[in-house]
Amino acid sequence: MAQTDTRPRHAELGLSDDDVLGMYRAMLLARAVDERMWLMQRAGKIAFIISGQGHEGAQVATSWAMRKGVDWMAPFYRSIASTMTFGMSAEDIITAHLAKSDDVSSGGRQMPGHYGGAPYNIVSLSSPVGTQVLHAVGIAMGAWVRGDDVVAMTQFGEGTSSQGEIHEAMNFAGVHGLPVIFVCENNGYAISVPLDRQVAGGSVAARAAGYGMPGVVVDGGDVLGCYAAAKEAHERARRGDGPTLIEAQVVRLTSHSSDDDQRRYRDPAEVDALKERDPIPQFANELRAAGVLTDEREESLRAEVKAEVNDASRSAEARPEPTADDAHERVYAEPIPGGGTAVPHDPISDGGH
Ligand SMILES: Cc1ncc(C[n+]2csc(CCOP(=O)(O)OP(=O)(O)O)c2C)c(N)n1
Ligand SMILES: [Mg+2]
Repeated sequence: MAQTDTRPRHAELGLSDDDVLGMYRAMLLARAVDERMWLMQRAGKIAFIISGQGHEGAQVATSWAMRKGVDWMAPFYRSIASTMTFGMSAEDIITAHLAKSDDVSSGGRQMPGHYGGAPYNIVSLSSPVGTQVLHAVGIAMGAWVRGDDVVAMTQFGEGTSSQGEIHEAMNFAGVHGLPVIFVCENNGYAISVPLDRQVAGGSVAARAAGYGMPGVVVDGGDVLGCYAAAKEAHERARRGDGPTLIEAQVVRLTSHSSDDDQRRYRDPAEVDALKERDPIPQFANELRAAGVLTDEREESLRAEVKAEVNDASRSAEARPEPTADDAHERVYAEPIPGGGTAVPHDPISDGGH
């Protein structure tokens, strides 16, 4: 008779109790940073916030399968939990949102939510949705040309999956068998536009077949399921077997951003029901059932996270503001004496570009 594996699910996946508690802590921390930034936005300290609440399970789990300092990430604007799992600290995230001069993402130049960090192998994103997906494919292509053992991961929404860049990126990655993991975080809405107005056929994962790669659907509330899919995709990429598309079905617990109100375009009952699919209590329940998470542990993790966010926001707020002299840094190779533009530009004689 075949022996039944009685180990908890995480152990079967090669994760220790400390690993899964670390994943849970990372989710709590990302949520707490996110919530703190909403308060800072409402207090007028942050211009804009675009939240990752509801996406934390898929983000922590898929990023957990990547190697810090080796692999690369091309995130999107909801990637708070992913970028933190990849190495960004709570203070890095808050500093970027406050647009302080020493912000690791851009020195305070990018919009809030435009995560990046050279020390962490995270490339900064552009505001047009989907451009980062091409960047990830380029990184993977570069690694392949150099013979480096590098996997690139990128994240994007289901609305974005209808952009032309996604087709180009996935087709190119499929043709060349590149080591890329495409993670589509499907939260059912592109701002106020529901899935059926964005995705013909209703499935993002099904499109993978057209690009010659596996398309895997995972429940974003099932953290270990997301990890298993990412781990397999990572192994596949490293074996030279090419890219994978993971469609993580997540919930957007907040409005699209601090600039809209989802009660205007979603049924209140639908908004209320979202809480049932919040990945944080779902993972907590699983860890409790596995005997890993206790009341005491939960309490101490939450206290640690609260202290970390308090320290991070205090230190981030104390960082220096950019000055007028900083304006040309990271824009031109040489500082511009007197602060003029580098090359006087005459739109007519230059051909009007
Ligand atoms: C090319 C382009 N078109 C439109 C926008 C405006 N915009 C910003 S986010 C967004 C919704 C994207 O939805 P989805 O891809 O599902 O991601 P989600 O925000 O739901 O996570 C849109 C339309 C943009 N930034 N870039
Ligand atoms: Mg969406």
